[in-house]
Amino acid sequence: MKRRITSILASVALAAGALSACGDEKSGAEKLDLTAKTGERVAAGAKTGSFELAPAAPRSYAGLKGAATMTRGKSGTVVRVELSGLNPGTRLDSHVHEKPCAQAEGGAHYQFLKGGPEEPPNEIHVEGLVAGKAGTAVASADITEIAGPLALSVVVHDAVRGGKVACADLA
Ligand SMILES: [Cu+2]
Repeated sequence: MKRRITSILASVALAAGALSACGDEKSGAEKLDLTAKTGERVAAGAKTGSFELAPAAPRSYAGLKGAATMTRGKSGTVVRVELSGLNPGTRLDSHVHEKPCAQAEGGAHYQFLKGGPEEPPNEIHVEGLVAGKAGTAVASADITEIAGPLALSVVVHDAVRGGKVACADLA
């Protein structure tokens, strides 16, 4: 049985290899070709995750859906947040956080200099998320620094009450 599992894994690995040979970056090994402001090597390209509601999110957010995308390139980092299913007029704050959503709902804010100022440019904040009549809100942060590997999630907060509403893993 063990041998059989090994051969299945081997064929999965072969299939993944074939996909990356076709130029699908997501299925292949990450190419580390950028140096983050914090000194680590990171992969260029986009990472996207869907927002999942936080357990303590107010009921008014029950219809929230959306995604966060972080794109690293030579000229910096862009973080885009797209939300729908909001009550019109809802204002949200959003930041990049330093833990996966499964750990303390993303933990604390990602900081370039840990323990430094709790605001940009030491943190990545996505400002201006306000739901229009259709219940959608879109905003992005475009910064010249390259985010390090601990920029792992994006959390949206209720701008009035402050609590965590939803989290998206940048996987
Ligand atoms: Cu936050």
